[in-house]
Amino acid sequence: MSRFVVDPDWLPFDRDPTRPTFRVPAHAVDAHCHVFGPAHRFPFAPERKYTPCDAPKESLWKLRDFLGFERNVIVQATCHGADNSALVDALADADGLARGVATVRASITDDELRGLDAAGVRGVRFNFVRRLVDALPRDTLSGIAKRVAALGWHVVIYFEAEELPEHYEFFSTLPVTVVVDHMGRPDVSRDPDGPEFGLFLRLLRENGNIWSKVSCPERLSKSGPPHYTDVVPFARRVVEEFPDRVLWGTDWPHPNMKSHMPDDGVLVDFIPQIAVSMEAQRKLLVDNPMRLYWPEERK
Ligand code: 0GY
Repeated sequence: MSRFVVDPDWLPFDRDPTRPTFRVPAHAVDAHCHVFGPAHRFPFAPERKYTPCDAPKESLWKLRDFLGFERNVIVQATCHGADNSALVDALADADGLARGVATVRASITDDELRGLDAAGVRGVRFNFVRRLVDALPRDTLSGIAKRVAALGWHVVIYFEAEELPEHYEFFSTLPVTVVVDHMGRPDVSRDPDGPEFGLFLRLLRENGNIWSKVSCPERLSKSGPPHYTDVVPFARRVVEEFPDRVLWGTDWPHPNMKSHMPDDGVLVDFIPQIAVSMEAQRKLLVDNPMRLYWPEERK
């Protein structure tokens, strides 16, 4: 039994998703998902901003197989703070079919970083979303970025669109590949040709090392499921302009969703709306994630 009490408004993940109509290409990678706990083995961090239900690795593997994916990239969730044990445990169980993105503090030793690398971690996440974390100072983040660059890792950044102006210069200076979560969380009620999303597109145009996940229609959409129509022009624009720098992920188990809990099969069916050709789909789901996470065995 866990001593943690799940947040009263927590929406649990859907244990019975629809089988998607869209068939993902062979060797597809779900490049953004999480594991939570189980809390009795991997306690949540004292500094966490939410307490989720358990979402263990076994459930993730089951979903991966059901949706037709081959591999996962597991992103350390903020509810586990900088204790990457649940992530490392999942990677150890994945038979080489999962890679990780960790959260680290400046105090992490080089030996610990090498240990994470051996476990399959290939990146660190810098989170600027205030409801999720107390962000670290920029010089600390720069120091971490330099250290992980030596391992060939990349940096994942999570921020909301209104925060981009204040971070734009900083993001442009990061000395590694940078992957933006969920297209920088645009307000999709605005014009995709307007200044807010324009600044995000400019960030990618001016910095050839910056990639984007075109994930999370369920989080961004105001029109809602099943088609998440209002997100399509944003995600499709990014896929079409930067076909070699986009990734896609389910975001299972969908932390902090309040409007609804998405059906992961429906999310997979969103993919052909934003990556229209088979070539774009293959780049998004196979070539790009393989290049970033499994460069040693590119398909
Ligand atoms: C996401 C989004 C969220 C949460 C986290 O690590 C996390 O806690 O990433 C969110 O609440 O927006 O990408 O899963």
